[in-house]
Formats: sequence, structure tokens, C-alpha cells
Amino acid sequence: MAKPILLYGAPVQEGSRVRGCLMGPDAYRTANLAQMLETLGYEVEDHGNLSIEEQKPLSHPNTQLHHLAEYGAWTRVLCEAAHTALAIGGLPIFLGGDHSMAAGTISGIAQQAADARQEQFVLWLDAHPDFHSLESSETGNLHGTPTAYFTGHASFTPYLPALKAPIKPGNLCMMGLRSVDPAERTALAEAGVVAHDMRSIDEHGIIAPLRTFLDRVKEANGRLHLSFDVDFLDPGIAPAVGTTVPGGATFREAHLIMEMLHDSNLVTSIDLVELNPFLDERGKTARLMVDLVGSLFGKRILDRPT
Ligand code: B3U
Ligand code: MN
Ligand code: MN
Repeated sequence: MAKPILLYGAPVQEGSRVRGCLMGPDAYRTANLAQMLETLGYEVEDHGNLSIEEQKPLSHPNTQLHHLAEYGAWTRVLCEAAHTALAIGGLPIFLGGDHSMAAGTISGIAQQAADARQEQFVLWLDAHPDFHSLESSETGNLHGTPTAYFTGHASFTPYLPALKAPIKPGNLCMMGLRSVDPAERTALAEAGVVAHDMRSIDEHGIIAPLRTFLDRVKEANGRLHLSFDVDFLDPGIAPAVGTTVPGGATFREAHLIMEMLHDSNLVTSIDLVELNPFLDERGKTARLMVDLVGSLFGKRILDRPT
């Protein structure tokens, strides 16, 4: 029997200055995410939306930073939810919410993997590496920082919880990069993150690098978390995102990644992030994301010979 799929709404929008991501979880529900998964034969439990208490503002020498206290509060709540979801044997899907939420979800799943003595890997599908430290962020938007937190590459003390189980930078594979700030570029190379930009996808396609990464996860008997930022996709097919960057993944590339992930049977937890329904065109992006999740959970065009 497949694990039950646990849905957690994470209406986080403090990580960006563009408002609207707080409607993300309800857009997924409206686009029938749970019903689609049930049709595929899965047991689905919707745990509703998580929330945080009102926070007192915190200051930092980088005066561009905003909503630092909320970042800390969401990270604590999501870390706990992610840890619990895995500990009770579920496959959680966190419905975002902007990408700052990954500081919580990924630190939580990494902690639970460490409890179970399993190696944790992360596939990061995004136009951006989100690898800023609090000091290097130029925009002050905290959705640009979670990967630097959960790899332990930068210190977020005392704003975020002390990291119990960092993700090894070599276990973090980024695909789709096409907007990388200079500080991030240096830091990525220094840390040894596995980073594929769009040029690399144009040259080699997505099959070869993805297969290499999945083989590594399999050999390590590891777990795989998928963190899927809507802006990985080309804005022509996925306009509902605050930070569109031209030249993103195509419809077929994205489905193929999902299909390969399904066949690998390695995915143990998921974030769907940065969907901003306020910017959508008649639900087009939300529906595409739900279709892609369908491919990830085994929806296929024809049966395939085994
Ligand atoms: N690197 C820029 C832009 C950005 C990062 N993540 C998103 N946008 N979505 C920043 O704000 O740090
Ligand atoms: Mn992102
Ligand atoms: Mn992005």
C-alpha cells in the first residue's frame, strides 16, 4: 500500500514583497488536487492550513530585510509539521506559500531522516537558487534565503532555529537556474551544490542530469524531497508567480521530470511553492501544477510495458 498523502497548507507570503501567495493553498484545493490524487488510488488527508501567531518586528544590520520574525515563526511551525508528517508514515505535500517556507519543511524532514538514519537529498526546481545569507540579500526578500539555511552554509542565528541536521550541499540538486545574483554564484561554487542552469538543460536535456542524481539517491538508499517553485516553468505556461523569469522549463520537460520521479519511487516529501493565484489567468497555473503532481503520482498517457 502506498503511504497516505498528507496535505498541509502553508499560506506564507512574508518572504516576498509581492502579495498573493497566501491564497496558494486554496487555489490547489479549488483545482481539485486532493480529488485528482484520490482518483489515482491514493488515500489523501487534508490537514488544513498551518498558521503563526502575530510577531513583534525584529531588526537586523541589513535594513532591507523584512518580516524576519515571521520567517522564524513559520520555520518553527513548518519544521515541526514536516517532522511529524514523516514520523507518522505519511507523504507530505506542503502547499505554498512563498519559498521561504522551505527553511521549515526541509529542516524538519532532514531532522526526521537523521532520526531514521537515512540520507536526505533535495531536488530544487527553480529559476533561482535562493542561496542568500541575511547579509548578502539585496532585495531583503527572505524567499531568497532558505537553501543557505538548510545546508548550514550561512548562519541565521538567532532568527531561525538552530539547525539539527543540515542537508549536505552535494545532496542538493538545483535545476532550471536562470536568475542568480553574484553573491549566490560565488557561494554555490564554494559550497559544492549540484547546480544545473538553463544552458546546461539546453545542451544536455533534463534526462541525463536527473538520472545521474536519482541514481545517487538510490545508491545511498536515501530519501528525496522535491521543492518545486512555479517559476521553474516558463512564464508562458505558468504566469501566476511574482518573479517570472523568461526561458523556463517547457510543459513537456516538466512532465518528463515528474514522470521520471514517479518511476524512481524515491520521492518522500514535496513543497509546491510561489503560486500566486492573484496573478493567474483563469486558474491556468494552478491547474498545470495539479496536472504535474498527477504525473509525479503516476498519471500516464498510456500503460507502459514493464
Ligand atoms: N535573488 C533575488 C530574486 C529572487 C530569489 N527568489 C526569488 N526571487 N523568487 C532575491 O530577491 O534574493
Ligand atoms: Mn524559489
Ligand atoms: Mn524562484
